[in-house]
Amino acid sequence: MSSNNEATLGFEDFKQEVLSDYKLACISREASLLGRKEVLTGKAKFGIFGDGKELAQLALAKNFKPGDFRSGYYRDQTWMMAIGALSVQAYFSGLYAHTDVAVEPQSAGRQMGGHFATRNLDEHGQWKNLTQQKNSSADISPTAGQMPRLLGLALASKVYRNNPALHTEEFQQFSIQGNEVAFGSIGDASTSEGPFWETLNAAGVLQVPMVMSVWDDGYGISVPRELQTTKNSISEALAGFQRTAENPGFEILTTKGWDYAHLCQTYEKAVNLARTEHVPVLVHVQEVNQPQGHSTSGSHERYKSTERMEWEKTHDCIAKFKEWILAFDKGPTALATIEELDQLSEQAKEEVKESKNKAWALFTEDIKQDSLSLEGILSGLIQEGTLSSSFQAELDALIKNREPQRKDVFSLARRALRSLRGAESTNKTVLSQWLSKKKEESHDRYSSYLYSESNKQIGNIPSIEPTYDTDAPMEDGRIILRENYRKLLEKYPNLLVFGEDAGKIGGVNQSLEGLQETFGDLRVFDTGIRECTIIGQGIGMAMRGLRPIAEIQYLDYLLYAIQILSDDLATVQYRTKGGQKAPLIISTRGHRLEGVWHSGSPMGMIINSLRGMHVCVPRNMTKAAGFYNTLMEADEPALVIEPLNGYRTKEKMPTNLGEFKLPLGQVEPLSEGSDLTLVSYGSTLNLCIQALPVLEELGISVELLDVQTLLPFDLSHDIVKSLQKTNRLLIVDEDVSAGATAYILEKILVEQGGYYHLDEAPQTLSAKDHRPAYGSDGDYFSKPSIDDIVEKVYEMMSKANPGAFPTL
Ligand SMILES: Cc1ncc(C[n+]2csc(CCOP(=O)(O)OP(=O)(O)O)c2C)c(N)n1
Repeated sequence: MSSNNEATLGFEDFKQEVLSDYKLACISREASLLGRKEVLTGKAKFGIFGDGKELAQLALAKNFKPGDFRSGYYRDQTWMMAIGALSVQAYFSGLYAHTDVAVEPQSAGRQMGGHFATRNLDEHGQWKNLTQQKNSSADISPTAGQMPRLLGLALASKVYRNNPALHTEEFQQFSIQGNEVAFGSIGDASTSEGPFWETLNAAGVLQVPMVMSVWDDGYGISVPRELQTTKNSISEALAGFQRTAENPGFEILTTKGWDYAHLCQTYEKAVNLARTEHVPVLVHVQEVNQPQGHSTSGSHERYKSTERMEWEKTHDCIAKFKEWILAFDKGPTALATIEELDQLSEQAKEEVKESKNKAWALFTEDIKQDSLSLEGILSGLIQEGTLSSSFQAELDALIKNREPQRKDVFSLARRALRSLRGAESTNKTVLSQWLSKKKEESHDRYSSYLYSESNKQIGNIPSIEPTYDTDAPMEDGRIILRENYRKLLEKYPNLLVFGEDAGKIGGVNQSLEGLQETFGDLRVFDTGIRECTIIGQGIGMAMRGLRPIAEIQYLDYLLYAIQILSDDLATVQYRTKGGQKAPLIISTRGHRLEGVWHSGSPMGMIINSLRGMHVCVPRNMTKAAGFYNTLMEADEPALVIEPLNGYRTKEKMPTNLGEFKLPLGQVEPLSEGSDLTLVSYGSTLNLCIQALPVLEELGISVELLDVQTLLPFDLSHDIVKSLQKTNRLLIVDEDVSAGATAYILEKILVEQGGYYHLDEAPQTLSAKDHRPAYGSDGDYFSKPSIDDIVEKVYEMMSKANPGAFPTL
């Protein structure tokens, strides 16, 4: 132990540090104990606490510097408190779900207690100086879900250290030459999850400054470690990862959760190594316990033996810490007497109680204000006789309620307004206006920041059309993409492109051909086959001011990453109420190639799981390039699905590569027509284009619309304008039935009111419900073909006018 070694610090400072650690351990423990009570007495809904993990986190926090990042989980309250990123009051405000970001800065009440985050953006959504604060990326609940992002947070330091182009003023707010460490934490049982292994392997390969702690308390809820981990020990299971003189890998350290001195020594060693040499380190903290059990959902007596329960008591880390302090030295260098320690623990209890009470008062005050303003309005209505006096009792109960919920206030107001149907009164108008205003506030409280609300949101990026020379050459789609990437890599020094086969060979479709040679393997690089952590790598780097474009080789393999996209990336802005962002762009390609696992188009699944991201489905590579160019100017995460059959298709080469920017959420009409509106996107859109002349020959006039992006969808409601002319609608895609077509139908018929303009039932044409079969015939019989499109349109016309279009 040297950071708090009396020789290094001087005895008095050393003593103060130890005693302040002791007090903070007591504060954190008391917060856990009171937190549980708050849940059990009904003041908060659910509780999961960090009791038993205090000492290890205090030791870790000593080495956590400004600029560093945490990616952890719900047990880390002591760590957050120790780095000054969480007050006890804010901790309780989180538990109560206080929706004011000034009071509950972690998630403004959106995440359950114990889910931590720092505010890394200012109120305008712009980056703060992250090197001057201690950072925590926002937690998520799925076990091991914090791991993929951790990889990117750590890799960012390596990128910043090794790329001199980033040692400029512009990037100083993100990194001081890569000196920052990314700290991860996980419970022993969650190491069973795939993302843990994928992340550790990648970190070992990449040699990034990561300090990964496993808090090993022997259980995952009730399931013991021997049913979770090979050899019943994560450090033993990972022994092959240990670096040697010849072979880089991990430094693996073990320590015990109750041994203060050894914990301090271990973390000092671990973090120095990671910071100076960029070596990943695993710290296996053994013999940790859980004094209150897993969470408020149940008691641990159900699955822990009496011996285990007894052991947990004798090995409680705070009790052990106390023993250590008392035994330190009995002479003039004694640290504290038992009375002094008890006094600290009493002070801790008092302080926590006070903070908890303040948090509760603020939480209830906020809702009380709403109750009182409603009381004013409803009393007026009751007095004038417009509102039944039976509402008085409910109103009284609301005002008296010492544990009010906002929904009770709303529900009463809405029931009152419903009961006033048909009545005329100024007070009724006041009530109605009050409710509208409160609904707006509720939108801000519970539904804002699904997407960026900064000046860099996609809607604010001015669009620029591609320009062409009169004799513009025709080039393969992949060349257009490649040359556009070249311009982007020149323009944005913080842009990185990576993925499987993306580096040396420039992508399986050659759209990055030669770019690694030009820009180096720090900017354009290969990764292992690990889709989930390719995304995590991107999320973490994007959270640290880099602009990653993560390549997923084929759309079919996005499924390996869909969990982390959905749970982590798509929720970053929302779950922090605009406190963090990760403007990661994901580039993939799909819809149509060969067979069961190279032709998927699971667009319904994607758009339904990725609200909070944008999803672009360009029909060609000029369109794709235009979307990348827009997204690079914006600060939002997005997925761009290039059409697989477009790499070798000729397109006109624009002159303003890297500059033209296409708007998202705008439909492009490709033909004018009066009989039927045909809506499609991506690869099937190109089939629709080919079907047009055939339909024309059959005497059918079709208006073909390319939706171009599914999220957002037709923001100016252009499709309904087309329906006003044609009164007929057919949607074509190659997802399964009721996949993306169901979403598109809802948008057009319900949101845009398109049903009103239809003369007959809207139709969809999608792929078969099975995965597509192999070969050209497999494709023809599994997916919509040009023949299918022509015949479907004809069938609709024939139904409407059998005379002109006799049955085929
Ligand atoms: C993907 C996923 N599966 C299951 C759960 C439910 N769950 C929450 S915590 C937990 C146990 C975690 O145990 P461990 O990793 O040892 O951490 P501890 O809670 O003991 O600190 C489980 C199964 C979850 N949150 N996410």
